[in-house]
Amino acid sequence: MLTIWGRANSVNVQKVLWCCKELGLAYDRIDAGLQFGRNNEPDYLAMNPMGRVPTLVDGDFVLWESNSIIRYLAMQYGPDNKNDTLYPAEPKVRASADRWLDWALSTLQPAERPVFWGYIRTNAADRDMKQLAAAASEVEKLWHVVDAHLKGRDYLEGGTFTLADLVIAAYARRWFGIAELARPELEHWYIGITQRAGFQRYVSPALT
Ligand SMILES: N[C@@H](CCC(=O)N[C@@H](CS)C(=O)NCC(=O)O)C(=O)O
Repeated sequence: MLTIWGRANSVNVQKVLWCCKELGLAYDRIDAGLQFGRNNEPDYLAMNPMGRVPTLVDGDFVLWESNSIIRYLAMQYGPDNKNDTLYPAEPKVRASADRWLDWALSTLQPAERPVFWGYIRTNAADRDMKQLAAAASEVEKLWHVVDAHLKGRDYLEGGTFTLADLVIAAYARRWFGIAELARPELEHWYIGITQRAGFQRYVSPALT
């Protein structure tokens, strides 16, 4: 049995939960982070010295970093252990999917995090609207790049639903919880993804 540590309203935890659903994996989840605490206690830090969520425990194997966790799950538990759909084995398709995972953590999340926190986790009276509008306009530019890439495609890479779609859609849900769906290609792709059971169960719930 897998154990996933982390609160269910964390986008990085949501990716892992959704990935488990795509792969049909059972798991126990233990709340940790923010109001649940635990992530800075010694036993947690022994598993994950970053004190962040999620952390995956699979028997005696412990792994942190959400994108590394979903890659591991797809490789370890995907069909035939090769998973040629969720995490395609073909090197060019895999690398193309991987770049979105890397881009999400290196570029998209740092840009969207202040916007998410500003609108969702800050009281209206305490918001710096000028700063938030400037930050949101930077995030919008990033979504325009995704929109342009999606022209003529149903999925980000390889013609099937992959980890790239899973990760980018998890952030898209946060963005569209705040902003308008104003780009046709992005909207077409996103609406398709929202039909997936894992998205509906783990990512779609109200932003908190
Ligand atoms: N790059 C890491 C980021 C992990 C991270 O920053 N997680 C946030 C939640 S999204 C966290 O642990 N925040 C502190 C907390 O919840 O107490 C990953 O993708 O797993």
